[in-house]
Amino acid sequence: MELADKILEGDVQAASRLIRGIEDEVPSAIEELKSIYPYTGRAHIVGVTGAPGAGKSTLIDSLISTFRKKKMTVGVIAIDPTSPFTGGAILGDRVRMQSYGIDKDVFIRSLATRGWKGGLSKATANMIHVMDAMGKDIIFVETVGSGQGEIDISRVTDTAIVILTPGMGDEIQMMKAGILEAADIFVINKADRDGADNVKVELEAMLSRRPHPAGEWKPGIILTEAISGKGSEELAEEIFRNKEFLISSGELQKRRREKTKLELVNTIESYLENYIYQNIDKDGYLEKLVDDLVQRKTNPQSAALKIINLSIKQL
Ligand SMILES: Nc1nc2c(ncn2[C@@H]2O[C@H](COP(=O)(O)OP(=O)(O)O)[C@@H](O)[C@H]2O)c(=O)[nH]1
Ligand SMILES: [Mg+2]
Repeated sequence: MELADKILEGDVQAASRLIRGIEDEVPSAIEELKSIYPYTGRAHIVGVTGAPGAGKSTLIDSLISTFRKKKMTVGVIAIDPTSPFTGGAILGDRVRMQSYGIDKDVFIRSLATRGWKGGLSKATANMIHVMDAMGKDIIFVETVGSGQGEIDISRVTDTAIVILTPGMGDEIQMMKAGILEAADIFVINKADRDGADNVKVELEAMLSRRPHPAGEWKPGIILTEAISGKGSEELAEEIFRNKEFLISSGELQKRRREKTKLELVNTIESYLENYIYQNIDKDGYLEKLVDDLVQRKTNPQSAALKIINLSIKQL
């Protein structure tokens, strides 16, 4: 368990090694992952969602500076929406955030989307666990808006930030209600451009149409200029305010319980899926069932239950 011990001390190389091992599903890495789990659950996880080009990476970059000034340690997970086929990371993100490469209290990693929802949220959750065990106080997860096939950010984060930009007035109306409802904090970035106030007015109007029961969180709207860092301090304060609210209202515990449940179900699914491909498929049994299905000798429901029963006996 040497690797795990190093990770608990915040060792960047050990953490990188474990992350690679988890991605490649190396058995020893899975053991290390198990052994760090008791030391997780301490970091505050902040999701940053928005359209490509909204300024998510730039904003996180300026938040890193803000939180480092407060002597807090920071983790960043950038989920790459643009290169699903190469398995590579956005070069821009690497370059832009690289200035923190020498600061051992900032740990940044990219995660390529592999096009499979469950796989992505599992990989994200595991990467969060590693950074959490390293002792990072706050972990940012950057993703594009929850369109089809992308993970629902509120399922892996404590505080969800949605970034809008000037000129989005009409789009707000058309945005999926789910995105707006999941937001704990709205950011209107590129406030140096015309139209930021219009977006704010639109957003306020939309929020005021929503019922606000007493004692519930009312999402704040923060204007930022990520390139200059303007608004970053105010946003950091809003994140703290949300965190305090989540704790005092009991909402944090509730959300984390939900996340834990989801992670358990995801893990069950991935164990089953792995087992099916590695064992049942190898034996030719899967193909045999497919033959039966093609010939309509059985149906997907009965065939699936057959495989599940078989897997459970072996797992
Ligand atoms: N004018 C202006 N440009 C910005 C601001 N924030 C980010 N940008 C620019 O917007 C572009 C996209 O930013 P990026 O952070 O990569 O967006 P992401 O795709 O959401 O991560 C870059 O060229 C940034 O320099 C801002 O506050 N004002
Ligand atoms: Mg980005």
